Amino acid sequence: MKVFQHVQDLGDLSVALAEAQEVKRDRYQWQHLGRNKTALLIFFNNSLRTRLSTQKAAMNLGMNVIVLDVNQGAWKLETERGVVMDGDKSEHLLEAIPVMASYCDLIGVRSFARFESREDDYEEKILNQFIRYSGRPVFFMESATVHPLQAFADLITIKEQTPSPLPLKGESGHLQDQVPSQIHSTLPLEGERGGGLWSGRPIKVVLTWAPHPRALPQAVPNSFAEWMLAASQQGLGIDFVITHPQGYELDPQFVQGARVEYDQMKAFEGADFIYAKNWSCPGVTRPQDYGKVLDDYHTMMDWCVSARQMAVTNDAHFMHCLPVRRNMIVTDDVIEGPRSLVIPEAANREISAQVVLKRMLESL
Ligand code: AN0
Ligand code: CP
Repeated sequence: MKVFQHVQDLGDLSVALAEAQEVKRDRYQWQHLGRNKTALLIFFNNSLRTRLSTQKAAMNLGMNVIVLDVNQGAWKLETERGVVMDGDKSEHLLEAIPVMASYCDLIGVRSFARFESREDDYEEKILNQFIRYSGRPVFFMESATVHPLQAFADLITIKEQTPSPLPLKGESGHLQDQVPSQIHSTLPLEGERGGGLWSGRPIKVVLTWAPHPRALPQAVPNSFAEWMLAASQQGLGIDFVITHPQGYELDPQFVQGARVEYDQMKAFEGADFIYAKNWSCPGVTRPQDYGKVLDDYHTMMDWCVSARQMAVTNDAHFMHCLPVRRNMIVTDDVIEGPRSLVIPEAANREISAQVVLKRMLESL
């Protein structure tokens, strides 16, 4: 694998999920693969999980790791070609990329949407320069439009929490009764049975917008939608629904074929998994508002996920990629409740990163 950006880069998802299961069984069995190989992790933005889990995954594979926080100690980088560099930027990305690449074998980059130009963000102007000028495999650690390591970890988490066959509504015996979610991340995935990964009825997964005081990128919901739709198309038995206020329509390249329900309560009915996330205006139906928070969040607090919405679900699990603002996105009781998966989800970031790095090492 030379680039990890989209779900297609991973190929067959049931194969990737089986590989994740194998990583979880013994994450240190490929130490020879990373011997004398170096991963460079470049951060233009803050991170807790991505930084730690990707570093841990690389170490599991026997790699050396260099982490660079561009904004803390490196020269400030110009990213536009043709500018007279008489401002505060001392170095150009076009020199910095090949220099950084000369010290490593794999490159991971985090560079969020800047919201200055929708075209630049959605063309992945920064990450594409890394792909073009580094000569190294590049994996996306949240770019302007995608966060694939997160979406893969989310899929692994959903798979782990889905018993096979799934109990139908009204039947007793949720998986939760058998395996507490807080320890589940340390357990192997369910074995495959029958033709698909899940037998019985499709599981209902709902992506819901939730309020936030600041403008956030669309990378997490874009990737989550892309991965859920691919899983559904590959016959993994997922019924995917998106709910958000008018104006927050996601880019068709990620949500083509998804069901959108503007009534949040209706969308939550019978759901098995609730995936909450805020995002700013994607500029699809309101191009002039790209990257903006459309309404004062005080008027949108109904969208904060609470016991009221969770009550109409099929005792759904709650998911969020973290970091999360409590009592904006989700109430304390829901995130702390027995159906919350936020910790196992974060733990699975190590697993998703390890599958990706392993595949890149194998194709060096
Ligand atoms: C980022 C975002 O919404 O994309 C990172 C999430 C993983 N969140 C914040 O900036 C708070
Ligand atoms: N979920 C996630 O990517 O978290 P960080 O921003 O802390 O890396």
